[in-house]
Amino acid sequence: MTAVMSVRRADITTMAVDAIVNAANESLLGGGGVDGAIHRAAGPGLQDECETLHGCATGSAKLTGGYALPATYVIHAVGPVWHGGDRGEALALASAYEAAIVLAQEHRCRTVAFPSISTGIYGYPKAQAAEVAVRSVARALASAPYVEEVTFCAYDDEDLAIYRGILSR
Ligand code: AR6
Repeated sequence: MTAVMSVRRADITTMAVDAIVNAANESLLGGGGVDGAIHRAAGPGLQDECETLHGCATGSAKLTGGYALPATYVIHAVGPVWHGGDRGEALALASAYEAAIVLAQEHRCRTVAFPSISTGIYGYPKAQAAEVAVRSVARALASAPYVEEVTFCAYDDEDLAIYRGILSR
């Protein structure tokens, strides 16, 4: 079965999917942006579990429970900081998305939601990041038969329009 990719404008902390993806940092000890929102909504159990994980390299991902969130799991993926595009940012971003799909498959997640990793505090240009996101998720889904539905969660109208444009091609 071919997985479906779509975009929805939402606060990812409200999404009742098997796994939401967090745009985390290498410490996995929380931060601002979507990371802060996820930790606030999940409650302190999430932070306690994250402290047992000993961080996560850029381009990788680690999975925890969802605690008070409607999602069963949180997949903490670490995207790159944008330095202008010639420091391997696209490869690192693709790797973070692919690592998240690998974990979703391993944990039998049928439904997964992604924020636009690296495009807030880390400064990755939104349109370029969305191209990488859709391409890398599509590639990873070819080896993740359990994952049926991937939702790209747009937090603003700009991201909604960007993802709609890419997904309608
Ligand atoms: N739901 C969905 N998307 C959101 C939400 C939300 N509740 N809140 C923000 N976004 P960012 P990064 C969007 O800055 O650039 C943290 O401190 C936001 O509009 O959260 O990967 C981490 O700990 C943007 O499009 O993550 C790291 O230190 C996207 O989520 C650092 O920020 C990502 O923005 C990671 O920076």
